[in-house]
Amino acid sequence: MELGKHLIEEHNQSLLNTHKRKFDFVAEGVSDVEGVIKKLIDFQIAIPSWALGTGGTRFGRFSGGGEPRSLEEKIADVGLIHALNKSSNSISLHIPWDIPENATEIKAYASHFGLHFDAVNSNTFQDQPSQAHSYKYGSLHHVDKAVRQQAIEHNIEVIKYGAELDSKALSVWLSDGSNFPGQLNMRGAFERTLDSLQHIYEALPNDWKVWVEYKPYEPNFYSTTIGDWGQSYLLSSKLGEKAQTLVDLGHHLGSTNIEQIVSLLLMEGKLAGFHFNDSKYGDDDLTVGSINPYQLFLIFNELVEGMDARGMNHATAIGWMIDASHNVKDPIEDLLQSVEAIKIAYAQALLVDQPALVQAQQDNDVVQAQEILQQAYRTDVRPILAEARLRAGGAIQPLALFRGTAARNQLIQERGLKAVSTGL
Ligand code: RM4
Ligand code: MN
Ligand code: MN
Repeated sequence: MELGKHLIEEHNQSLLNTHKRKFDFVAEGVSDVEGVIKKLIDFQIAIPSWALGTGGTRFGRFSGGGEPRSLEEKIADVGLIHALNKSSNSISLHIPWDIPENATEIKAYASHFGLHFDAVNSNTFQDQPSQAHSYKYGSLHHVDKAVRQQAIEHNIEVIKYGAELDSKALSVWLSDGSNFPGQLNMRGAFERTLDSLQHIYEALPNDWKVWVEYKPYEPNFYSTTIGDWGQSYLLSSKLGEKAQTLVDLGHHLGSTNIEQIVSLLLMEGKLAGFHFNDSKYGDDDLTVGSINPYQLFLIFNELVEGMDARGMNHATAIGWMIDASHNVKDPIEDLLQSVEAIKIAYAQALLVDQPALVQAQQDNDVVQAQEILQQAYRTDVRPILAEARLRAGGAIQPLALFRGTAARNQLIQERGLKAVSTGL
């Protein structure tokens, strides 16, 4: 389904006066509003191919209707999101959930929507019908060399698919771990993982990166072989320059100071990028900004300060991606909310008065430091985001327009009520 340009124009026209009033009000208090708008237009967030369907839990899956049935339909959904918000110009594929049969055609189809391909993700946490060895006891860390070899070859195959699509990174998340004390020699598991990753690393094209994701628990509940940022950092350091650590916001134990982790990885040039989501307890994969938007802002504050200190391009130096699962919301609506939440946090971080904050820190003026951060956080930047979208050709209110056009009903007509996407 494609959204006619005239629909966006009509929508924007009907909201223009109110929008201008709100924008002028907030713009007056921002010192370089044009600079902020420019950065917001450039800032794009990749959409994972597995997030376009209604996910499920281990207890059940309740389809929302009109889910994409093929890679092409997933691309069309991301195209719709991007037409509305002009902020999601790429898609990240999970292999083998989404195997591009004909890369040239798929690339052309994606570029018709103004999309390209972000990092490719391997999957050695599930068994596929065709594979010889099971991943029940792990993949890259497995005690059996034949299983490790199979997992290495899968990752190399994923790189091959990605290269055909002009992706530039392989994202690796392993479920490898142990469920019970004594099941595994932890040092041995780490060393075997490193050795396997070295083989994968050697297969990377010159301009590629490998992103090593960590997660503390689930599906294993006693140990996870790449369980935290220290373990990922150790691996990526030993592997070399092309290896970096990927931070999935949901992959931390409760009350972990994620902003501090991010700040130090950035300092070391080892921050690959993000899987954005939100959580109350663990890897909940909830809509970004739905539980703890202040933490997201604090993360972006470290990012903006750290990237500026290293002269990095905000839009391109780091991989920005959503990794969420939608059980009760319409996936497209959920993704629109997530992208908006990420850009709100980014815009607020851009508003932080950095010289004043440096001075407050120098003076040990703790009260003033908090005032400076919260002045930015409590600014309603939504009209600035809307202005950036308007200038880029998107909708002033993407979610309202998505609902207003009854797009989901059209998708249900096209694809059926019982359509089910591949993914989790
Ligand atoms: C994992 C992890 C990976 C994602 C899978 C589906 O928990 O977040 O990044 O690919 O889920
Ligand atoms: Mn993830
Ligand atoms: Mn996860």
